[in-house]
Amino acid sequence: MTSTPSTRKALRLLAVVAASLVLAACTQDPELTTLGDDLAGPEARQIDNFLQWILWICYAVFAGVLGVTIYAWKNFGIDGDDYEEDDWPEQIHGNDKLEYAWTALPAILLFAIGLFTLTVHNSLNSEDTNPINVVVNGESVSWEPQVVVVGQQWWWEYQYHFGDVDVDQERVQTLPTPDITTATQMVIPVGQEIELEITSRDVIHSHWIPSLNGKRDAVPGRQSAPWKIEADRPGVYFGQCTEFCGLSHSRMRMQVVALEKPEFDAWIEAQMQGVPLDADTAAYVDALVAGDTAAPENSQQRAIATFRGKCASCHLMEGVADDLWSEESVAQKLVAGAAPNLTHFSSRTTFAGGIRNVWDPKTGEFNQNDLAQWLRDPASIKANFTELDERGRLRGMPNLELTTQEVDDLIGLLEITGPKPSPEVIEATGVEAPTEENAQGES
Ligand code: HEC
Ligand SMILES: [Cu+2]
Repeated sequence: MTSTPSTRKALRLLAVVAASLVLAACTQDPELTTLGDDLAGPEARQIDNFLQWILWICYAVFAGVLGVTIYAWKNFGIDGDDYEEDDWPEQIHGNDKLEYAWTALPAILLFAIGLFTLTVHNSLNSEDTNPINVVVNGESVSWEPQVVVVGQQWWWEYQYHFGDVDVDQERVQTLPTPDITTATQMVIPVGQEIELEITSRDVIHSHWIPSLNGKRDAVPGRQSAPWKIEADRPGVYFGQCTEFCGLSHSRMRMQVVALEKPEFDAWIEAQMQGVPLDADTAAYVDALVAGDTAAPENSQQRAIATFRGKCASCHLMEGVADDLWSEESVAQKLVAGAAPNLTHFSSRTTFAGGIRNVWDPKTGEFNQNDLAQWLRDPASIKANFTELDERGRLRGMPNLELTTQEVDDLIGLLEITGPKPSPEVIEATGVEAPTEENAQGES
């Protein structure tokens, strides 16, 4: 083969394509990857193995096609523009053997891939989690480890039901009140298969924690077929909604926090309590619940009064405003009919759909700045609709025109909701501080 300008051009193009493919794989520390050594659970590894296997078939097909092309080019190619009719190789038409071969070979390959796909899919869908013992309110109960995952515009809710509840029911709305409700962060024990029941309260979302398992759609009015995750080492595993679900779809992220069993047990115990208030403040709350008009004596009490007046119709905070919250009150205000449960807000490490830190990963301090910005102007952190739907309901957190004092008081209250997560979890979850450009507009 002589090196003509057109071959050199083709080779140069090939080099550019190859280099960009290699460089594209060089992202440091990719948080969302289905490939490679960082996978942390058997389900994810199963998908990875399967994918590698298909990739090798693709490489073989690619090499074969390229080989035949190069062979034809070298043996039958004609260089240059001015050639005679006689230069053409002999023209043939029809070849039974060849046609049978190129019909049968892809059919066999596709059939094999299809068969393996079904097998892997079937095993990912199997319903065979083992019950574990957890301590709930001082009593050891056997828990079929299931978490109900509810997507909504634009955050994920995770519900834990320890009683004898059939969570495979059709609609999340008919489930009893969960024992534990969290937002954006699912906490699980390591080395344990957890079954996820994935659904939605508004539009279709898709739940994806790539280092633990593949995607599963969250469809309103429907509970997903069983979907499992298991983490075989402690750590934080990131995820993202992967079904376009409206304005702030890209800000609908989540994490799985996998803890050793004793730490998981401690987490459950803490989550089962209300907000830890001192005796005076608890008495103040009791007075408000009873309908007395007690005057707040300090910042925390003022925060409680504000919370009860401005937040409690959407957010549940146990021990502070349970009496004012109801599913009906939220349904009147929000399209999805749910807002994050704030009872243990500061026991989590990210908020607003996982795009801001609750605790500063560098200093370990409560992230007052971002929270203040959120309370003053939520849309500046996460775009949301300013228009109400036809029934006057919102999507997302409204701007409540809070005063500086109200914001300061509320931050103080939110900080004590805890318990504060471990420094390792805070560091591992730390999301990058947004810059001017990505704080707004982009979605
Ligand atoms: C109309 C209902 C509504 C009211 C009233 C409301 N919120 Fe929210 N709030 C929401 C919704 C919805 C979200 C979730 C927004 C998102 O992540 O997209 C939210 C999110 C939050 C979060 C972040 C929670 C998390 O884990 O991501 C905090 C903190 C919060 N609200 C505090 C407050 C406080 C304090 C008040 C009262 C001053 C208040 N909210 C009033 C609907 C409401
Ligand atoms: Cu979504």
